[in-house]
Amino acid sequence: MWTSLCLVAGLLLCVGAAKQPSTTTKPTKPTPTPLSQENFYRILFRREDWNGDGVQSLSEFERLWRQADLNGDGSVNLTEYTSIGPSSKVLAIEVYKYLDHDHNGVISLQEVPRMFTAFDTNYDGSISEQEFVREKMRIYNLVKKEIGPDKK
Ligand SMILES: [Ca+2]
Ligand SMILES: [Ca+2]
Ligand SMILES: [Ca+2]
Repeated sequence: MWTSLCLVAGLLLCVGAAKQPSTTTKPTKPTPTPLSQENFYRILFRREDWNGDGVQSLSEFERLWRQADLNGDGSVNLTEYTSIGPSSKVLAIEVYKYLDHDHNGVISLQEVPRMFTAFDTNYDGSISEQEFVREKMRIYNLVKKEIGPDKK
């Protein structure tokens, strides 16, 4: 009786001891935010790369904007932009203001090639993931500065 009890206790101790290292070796530091802004743009890039060739062409870029033009009037207004733009409304408004160069309140589809050129920093006629993320982050950081750190 005692021996079996001791055996059981010993086994439990063994199991406990065996379990110990695996729990302590697990990384205990808090995991970073599930989706960083940069990773968000990476995913966005892949989603907008319709033919999956790893770059965004002007036609793919234009396709997105034509899609965003929900009422088909040839331009993307702020309401339409928020359907494709940053998930944060405040951020979307600021980014939109930034993209609307002539500040007439709409982004016409004729302005899209100019926007494309801003992304295509090596002028090879296509936007790589790196170019896309870099420009998006540049705009994001610019706009973020405008909004201030306390607002989202
Ligand atoms: Ca593509
Ligand atoms: Ca429209
Ligand atoms: Ca390029």
